Amino acid sequence: MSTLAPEGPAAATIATLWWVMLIGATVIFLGTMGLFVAAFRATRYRGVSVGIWIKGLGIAFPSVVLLALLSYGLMVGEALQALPARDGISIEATGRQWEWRFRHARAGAPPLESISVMHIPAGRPVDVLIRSDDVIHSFWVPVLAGKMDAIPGKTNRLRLLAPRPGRYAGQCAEFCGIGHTNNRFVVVAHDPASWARLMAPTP
Ligand SMILES: [Cu+2]
Repeated sequence: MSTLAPEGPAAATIATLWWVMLIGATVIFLGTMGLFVAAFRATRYRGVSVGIWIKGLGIAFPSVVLLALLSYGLMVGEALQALPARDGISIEATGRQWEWRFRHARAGAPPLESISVMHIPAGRPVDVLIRSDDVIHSFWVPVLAGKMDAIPGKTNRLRLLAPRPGRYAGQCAEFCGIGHTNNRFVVVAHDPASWARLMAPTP
């Protein structure tokens, strides 16, 4: 379930954001520690005016860093919605205390319903329509995409893609009561033949 071992494009974008922030924060931390040490050897810095520290490092530096982070965050948010392009597959995911129910629409057959197991085709983008029957939950499959809240009376959409067939662990990511810890599910990504069998009308 590690977000640092991403499988899908959405999770990979989020993992890159995480690394950029970790490396950026480390550089700033080391710079701050450097100044901390320099403060004890202040005799060497007598010529620097106080205004440079306040305006430069107190106002300009954080403004530039925060603006850069905000712009990057907005770009990542857009990228998560845009990638990959829509393919027409929507699956309903409804959270409740304490299980996730999934509804997969099928052409010419009643929808396939399941509890705690969501089926998707591998290599194709899927829109998950996320709802809640009671309190706020959050749909999260760490290696495939970011979190999306399930809010009563509202439908939220999360686009994800599993590049290859396999099983991906999911977990409710919003505290929803005593059973929250065990409010887990599995996403099964099928190869084309297996997906076609699953979507075929039952004889
Ligand atoms: Cu929960």
